[in-house]
Amino acid sequence: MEKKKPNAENAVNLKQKDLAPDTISDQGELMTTNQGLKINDDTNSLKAGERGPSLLEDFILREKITHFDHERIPERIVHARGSGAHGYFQVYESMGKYTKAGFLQDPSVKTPVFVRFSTVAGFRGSTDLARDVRGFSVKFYTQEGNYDLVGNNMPVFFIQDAIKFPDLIHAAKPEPDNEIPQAATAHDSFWDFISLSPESMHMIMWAMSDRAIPRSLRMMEGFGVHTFRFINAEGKSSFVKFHWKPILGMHAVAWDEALKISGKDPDFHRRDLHDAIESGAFPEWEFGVQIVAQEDEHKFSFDLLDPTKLIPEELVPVQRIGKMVLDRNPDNFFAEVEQVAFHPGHLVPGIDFSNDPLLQGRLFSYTDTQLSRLGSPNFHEIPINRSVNTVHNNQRDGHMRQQINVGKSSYHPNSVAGGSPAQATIAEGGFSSYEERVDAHKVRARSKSFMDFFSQATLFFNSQSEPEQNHIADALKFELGKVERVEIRQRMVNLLTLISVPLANTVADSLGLKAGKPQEPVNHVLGADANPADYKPVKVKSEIEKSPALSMANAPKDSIKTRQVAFLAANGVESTDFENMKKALLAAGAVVKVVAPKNGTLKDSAGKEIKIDMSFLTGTSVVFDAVYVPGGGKSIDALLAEPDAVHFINEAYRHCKAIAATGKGAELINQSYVGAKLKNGNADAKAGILTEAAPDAFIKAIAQHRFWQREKKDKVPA
Ligand code: HDD
Repeated sequence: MEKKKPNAENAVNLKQKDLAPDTISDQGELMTTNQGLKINDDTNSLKAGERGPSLLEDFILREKITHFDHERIPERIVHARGSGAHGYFQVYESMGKYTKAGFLQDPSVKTPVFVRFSTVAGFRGSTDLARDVRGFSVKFYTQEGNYDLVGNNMPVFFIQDAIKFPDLIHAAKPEPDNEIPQAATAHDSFWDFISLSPESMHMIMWAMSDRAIPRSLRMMEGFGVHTFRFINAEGKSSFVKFHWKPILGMHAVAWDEALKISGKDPDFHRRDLHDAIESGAFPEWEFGVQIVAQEDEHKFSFDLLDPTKLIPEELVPVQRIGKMVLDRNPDNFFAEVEQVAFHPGHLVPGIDFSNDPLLQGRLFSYTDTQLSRLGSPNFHEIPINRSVNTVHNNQRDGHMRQQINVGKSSYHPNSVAGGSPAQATIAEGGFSSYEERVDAHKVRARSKSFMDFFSQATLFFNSQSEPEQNHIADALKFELGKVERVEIRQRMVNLLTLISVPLANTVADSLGLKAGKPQEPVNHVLGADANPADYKPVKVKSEIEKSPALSMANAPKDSIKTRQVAFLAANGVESTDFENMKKALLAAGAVVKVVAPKNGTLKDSAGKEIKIDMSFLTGTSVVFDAVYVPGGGKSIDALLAEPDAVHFINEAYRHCKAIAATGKGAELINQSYVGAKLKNGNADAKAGILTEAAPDAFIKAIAQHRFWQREKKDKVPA
């Protein structure tokens, strides 16, 4: 294939064009076998007589059942549950000063991308709202080949060396004897491993924070985690950390809400991503980089190669260098989302690895896993994995080979094919690894510079708002409360004392234990013959005491785009209120859904018919961001007679959401638990409740996302 010159028009369509010949619609077609034979009867198998046995000869039956029997492939060993989308990436201005990567040079070029988000521990069919890390994988289909950034929604990791990954995952996955629990780390084996691995403490703070229960995949950050290298055209290297910053801000649900959503709509995140894209509200992230000059490698209190550490944004600001937009849903989940194969080792010139030992191990694992998951070294030929520039090399054959290579030569060097395919010079775009000088003994060891396990855990905890800190404590109480062995709980409490004594105390108290003074951790990063004195954990003083960038409370709260607002209504709902509020919310980009006692339609006070989106049976407060009760005497009487309507308000209150009413709508609020709060509560308890709501005020309240100050102060019956 001739190399196309990228420009904004053709580059955005390049992957779609590439997928088109493999995309097929059955609309209006006649049914055939896999051999193209038209099928006359797909309903009855071939039998010896109407009531007789089926015949082996029935190749149509055999083909259909055989294919069905082989429909499943092994799910991913981690990140099995995921959702994906197509889109594009555009750089704001050339990053040529730091990197020669082609897709980071020209602002007019739209590089196609495919993104897959995932949870880590659960099986393919598990709930989206599990407390878990979220995978954030981006495949850039660049003109220089595929570049995969296979990251997470948290900037650090549990372990420092890839050799511990199977242990971590075995501990986190359901326990091997009874395969319990599903998509949850709240069990003995996970916390056993964690409590013996103090290096995980920073990541544990993130995993117990609200980052682990995002409101939407569209409202979470992404991180490349490891330190990578940028290499410019002169061969100069800088260290780089990659970030994705969501345009819609960062938001989370409440834990109680997450538990309920898991039952009411286990596909909540997948549905949200799909619906947003279908409705044209394309999710967007800015691409950010933290760049550290080569000569500053050792300037920080932590080691850049240690994946349990982040670079605080206050030390090295995140430069926003481009934007990613997801604008198309996959046509076929299996062909695209299930078969996409990411690999941190899919690189382009201008980007290279660092010696982070976690990254180094990943570079082996990802191709290896595709071999058992997708079944063949030809997995790169599956349409979703194919690069937009044509592949030329001497690799041949194997299961399911698609490409038909012509000619006699499949080796290099050759003369029979005139030396083709030829190696590319660096000037022609040939990849050459960064020439790093390595002069060392071969050792099986951990660097001493990796031994500070607690400073950044403390930095993270201290940087959280009060509600966020409470949520971390509650998450630990829940998770460790599910642990049966007291010695594991106690080991965890001991480790928490090294992060924050008040945190350790409150968790210990809930578990019926005592925290006491900070304790020496058991450290398992050493081998059997190592000298423990060489591996003593240390606590290094961080450059800063707090990092405001780490708190979601400080993220922008200026938009209600795509937020789901429930309108509780029944026959006789006040027409003007309903229409005015709806118009204002839609204009601000929100989604309005009418929830009523039963499905079908209702008539407003002006006699106009309104479509009902959900009844209280299927429309539950936990899948909404805010609730509005328009007036109308008849409507309110019907809602007051509906226990689920009152529960809806109580639950929205418990989860700290904006609640609004106009006219007689206030009666529903007053007769719910919230009424007492409005009468006797303090300002915190009343925050976000608008009983005579002007649309502008309600919009402002929804943009706040949650009024966490209402939490804890009340024992809401919901
Ligand atoms: Fe991994 C999948 C992210 C460490 C081995 N990983 C996988 C996916 C994401 C990550 C997002 C899902 C890709 C997809 O959507 O298909 N993994 C990470 C991050 C890590 C990390 C951010 C640390 C910073 N992973 C890691 C280590 C190993 C693996 C240390 C092994 C030594 N990861 C795998 C894997 C998976 C995988 C077994 C399962 C499915 C796949 O690769 O394609 O190879």
